[in-house]
Amino acid sequence: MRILILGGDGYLGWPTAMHFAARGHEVTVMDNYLRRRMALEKDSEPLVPLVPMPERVRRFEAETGKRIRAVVGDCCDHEHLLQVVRDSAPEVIVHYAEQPSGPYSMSDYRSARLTLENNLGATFNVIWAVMEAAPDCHIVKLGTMGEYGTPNIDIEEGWIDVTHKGRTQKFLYPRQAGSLYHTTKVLDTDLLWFYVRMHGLQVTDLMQGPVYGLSTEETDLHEELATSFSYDDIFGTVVNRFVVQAVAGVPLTVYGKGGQTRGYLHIRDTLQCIELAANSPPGKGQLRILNQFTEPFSVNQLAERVKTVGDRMGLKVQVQPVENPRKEAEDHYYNPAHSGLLELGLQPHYLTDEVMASMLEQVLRHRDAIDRRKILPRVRWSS
Ligand code: USQ
Repeated sequence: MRILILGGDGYLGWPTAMHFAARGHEVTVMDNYLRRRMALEKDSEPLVPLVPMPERVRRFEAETGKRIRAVVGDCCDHEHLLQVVRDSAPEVIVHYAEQPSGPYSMSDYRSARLTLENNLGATFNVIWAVMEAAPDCHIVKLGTMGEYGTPNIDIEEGWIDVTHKGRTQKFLYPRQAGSLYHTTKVLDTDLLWFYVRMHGLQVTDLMQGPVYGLSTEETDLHEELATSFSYDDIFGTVVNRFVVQAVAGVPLTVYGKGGQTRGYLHIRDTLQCIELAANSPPGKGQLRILNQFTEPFSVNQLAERVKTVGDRMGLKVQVQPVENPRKEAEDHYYNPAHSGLLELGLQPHYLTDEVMASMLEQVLRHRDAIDRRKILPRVRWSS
């Protein structure tokens, strides 16, 4: 397949690009380094310093003999994106090109505005570039489980039948996001659904839960192929943060009561899910929504697991609940469906003690690089 990966320099974008290229697909990545710039601006650099994109691509070719074409560019620049789509003639576009952090989107006016403009602007331009230059292309878009929030009823995969006064219709499942970032993903879904209805696009919108892990088949080939592994309060997801905290000897920062439950997945399963979605397009005029996670955990359960495995490794892990900087339910019902990707063939990698131990071991190798000042929450949802 010819695949264009937007946001191909990020935590998930770069491993996705290598994954497809290693399997013989023709891969182009486009990225404007926004994520690297935001990390600098917020003092949130990843654990392992990243080499520039051209060097990553060269190293990948040296290790595998496979090429990745890299373009530096902003998806909010319509002309440039259109040109890249014309040049690469993609059969699949994987769209990761968004500001991905809830805390960043809640930190101040500028960051909120950037999140809104970047995320909506990029999605809008992707839709238009496809309509103008690649109308048969399948858009695989990264949404988030956070679009649904934590409702007191079961969460379905994207859609729900509503019966009202004796009549029934299928609608997008109600959405109630918990940060501005998550809200931009809700708006993305609405935009995509509008253009699917009006112009017959084919779209898979993947409602992904928080991802953990720093190792994929290709990142393990060479240290210069490492992905950006964040552990700070703004860009780090909770499992990755807890692993780093355990290694640094910082008590695990459970926010509030710790009953917050989400559906998690290993980074290797993100790659599998994207590949499964790409291999089975939904057909023109379809918006397919799949819930992308493998197992639910509460924050307390995660802390307990990190502690159990960390203690076994002699780390003496402590857990210290801190005041919750976010506005979210800390004790709630959570029962989301997630059969779609399993039906497509997903073989989950679960968060076993072995997986946890191997993450701890990998982070231990970079123990000296951990900056403890980046760990405690700096952003509050309300002042
Ligand atoms: N949490 C803690 N302690 C911490 C960090 C987080 O208790 O030190 C809690 C949060 O309050 C939240 C849960 O852990 O209840 C998950 O937080 P997170 O930071 O791992 O995830 P979130 O902010 O929701 O965002 C992440 C990614 C985002 C993706 C989303 C999937 O940054 O790009 O869309 O996970 S989901 O959470 O399902 O919406």
